[in-house]
Amino acid sequence: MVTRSRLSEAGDGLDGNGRRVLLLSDLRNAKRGNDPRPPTREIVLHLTGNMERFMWSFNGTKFSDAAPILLKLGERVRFTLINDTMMDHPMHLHGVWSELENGQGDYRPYKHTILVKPAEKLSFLVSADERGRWAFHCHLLYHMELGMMREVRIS
Ligand SMILES: [Cu+2]
Repeated sequence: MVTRSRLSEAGDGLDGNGRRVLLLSDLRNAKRGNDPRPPTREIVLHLTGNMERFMWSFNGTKFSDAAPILLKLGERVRFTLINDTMMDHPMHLHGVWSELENGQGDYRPYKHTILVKPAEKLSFLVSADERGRWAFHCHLLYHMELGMMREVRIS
């Protein structure tokens, strides 16, 4: 019911067990990001599903019923993901980097896939610098196949 940042948490079963675990908040780029521009808009996506019926989606709409997410070539945008489910979802955006906003300022880590924990809200920046029709999907492929996927179209 309540979402929060969990980038400083190791995740279920890994917190407080006496071992040091690499956290998403620990990651720091060796150099500044390539694109210093702030985002001009935010795209908010809820990660949604029904575990009993085993349906998975963004914003309650599965891939086959959803319109693509449209980005203009060269645009700088923020994606905000809010995990409304009780499962982890490793989210993979093809074609462009996902710069995780993890508190490291201009030294954001550039990632392909970002794990979103249950009840977590996080954001990442994208420079839409590669034209194309790109898949954005949960990397648990059985979630993707059941609908947790969107086309991101950069044109
Ligand atoms: Cu998933």
